[in-house]
Amino acid sequence: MSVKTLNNYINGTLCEPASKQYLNNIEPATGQVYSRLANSDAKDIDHAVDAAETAFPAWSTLPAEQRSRWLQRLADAIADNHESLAQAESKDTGKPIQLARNVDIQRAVDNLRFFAHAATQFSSESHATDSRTINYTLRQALGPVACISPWNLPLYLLTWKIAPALAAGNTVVAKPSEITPYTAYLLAQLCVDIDFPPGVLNIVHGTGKQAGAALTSHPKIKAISFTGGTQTGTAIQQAVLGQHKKISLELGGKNPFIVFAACDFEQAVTTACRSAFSNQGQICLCGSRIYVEHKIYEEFVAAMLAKMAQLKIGDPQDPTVDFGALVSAQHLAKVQSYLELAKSEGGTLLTSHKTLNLSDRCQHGYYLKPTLITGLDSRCRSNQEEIFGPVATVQSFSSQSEVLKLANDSPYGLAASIWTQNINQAHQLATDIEAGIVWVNCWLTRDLRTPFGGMKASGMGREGGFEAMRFFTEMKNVCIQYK
Ligand code: TXE
Repeated sequence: MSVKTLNNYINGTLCEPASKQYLNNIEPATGQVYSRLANSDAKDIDHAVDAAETAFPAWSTLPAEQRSRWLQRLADAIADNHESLAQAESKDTGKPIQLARNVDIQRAVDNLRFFAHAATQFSSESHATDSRTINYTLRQALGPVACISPWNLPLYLLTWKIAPALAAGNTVVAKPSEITPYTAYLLAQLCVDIDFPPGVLNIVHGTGKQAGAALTSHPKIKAISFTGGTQTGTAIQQAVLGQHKKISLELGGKNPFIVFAACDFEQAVTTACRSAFSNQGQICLCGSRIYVEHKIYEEFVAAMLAKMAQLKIGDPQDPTVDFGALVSAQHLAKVQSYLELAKSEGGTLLTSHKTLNLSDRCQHGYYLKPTLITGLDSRCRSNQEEIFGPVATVQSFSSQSEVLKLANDSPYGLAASIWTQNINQAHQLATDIEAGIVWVNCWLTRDLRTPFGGMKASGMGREGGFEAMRFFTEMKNVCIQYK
């Protein structure tokens, strides 16, 4: 099997890294190296930022209608290559091909189309102060901006950042995760194919410590949009302290999934299972702390285990598989270490799969059975730290006030899902819960216009809709007095 080379995309051209050094890229389903990616450094970042700076005046002054058309063209190119991109995403991440098709690649198309429309809909405010004074507020593009994305939803989250940045008139240097660079490379190829304006979008591969750090601290970078781990987000904040850049951080979560006895039981169980184990539990929005009202606790755990038994684990290429491999050997080891920790903290591990029964091709892949943990105290590390794998804890509660306290007893505040037929209870909890996103009787139902992001250790700022357009622009108020 030939090993593919994933080069950078700078100033409209695919190019080698300055150092000519590459990193291995592994297929999680098999544990085999299948491609190598540019191991870029500060020289490549300089090159990309220069290209973005040069392209900025023309791109930022292009009529919004034309910027919109470019984003639509890119969306069309992704849509035309939907299947090959889905195959690539599944291979690179270990996620089931069905998920890559229906969620990842579809959402990449939707992101670009959504912000193509936003480019032509974005507006700003004016204030008529008195009869002879008017204020109006300009929202102007910033310049070259950095978009740094993680490995769990690679093309989906990359496009979620670059689309509003470009729509608002900025030029972009993107740094995809070094663990899953493949679809970003294919996107660069599509940019070349459609003659996307050179320098407007640049994609530089490499490690966070080398390429990522050089990008965020680059003096010409005006804003940083980052999704990834909380520790990395904090490190970026500290690294650019005093540089006066705009920063948006979408970080980890440890999201409560709260189930009252008065709920649609079947729907709640099905969704709890989906919420805990979709993408092998590697979504920042996954419900990883499940709280069930004591009256239905035993029944709920049994029903969840029965649902988990229906999950087909195996080769992500198999279209009937629901649950694939974890993203890397290191990440698998991290998640496994949390299972050991949970045991040492007094937890009981429950799973519906006795063996994994993997095909020969997958013998060396990074698989782990979906697992529920019961019997843990809410203060223990397993309940406080983000595990980011197919592992959820389950606890019982007796009252609304108790579950609110438990739900908020976390350093994180990204998302919450509440299951109840009592509308007052739903509104009361939605108001009091510390989370940027609250779903009632649903999970992961998304409207791209709504603000997306978390509070506390889950981040800073919001993505989505016009919030993203506002983040990627600088406000300037103009006050005019006339006679
Ligand atoms: O992410 P990192 P990792 C959580 C999850 C996971 C943990 C660590 O708990 O176990 O984070 O994952 C780039 N300057 N999430 O280590 O390192 C990096 O190259 C600039 C939650 O894989 O945060 C990549 O492109 N950039 C999450 C991106 O940051 C740096 C999704 C994210 O990598 C950098 C993924 C630096 N100093 C993990 N260091 C979510 N919120 O969805 C790294 N990067």
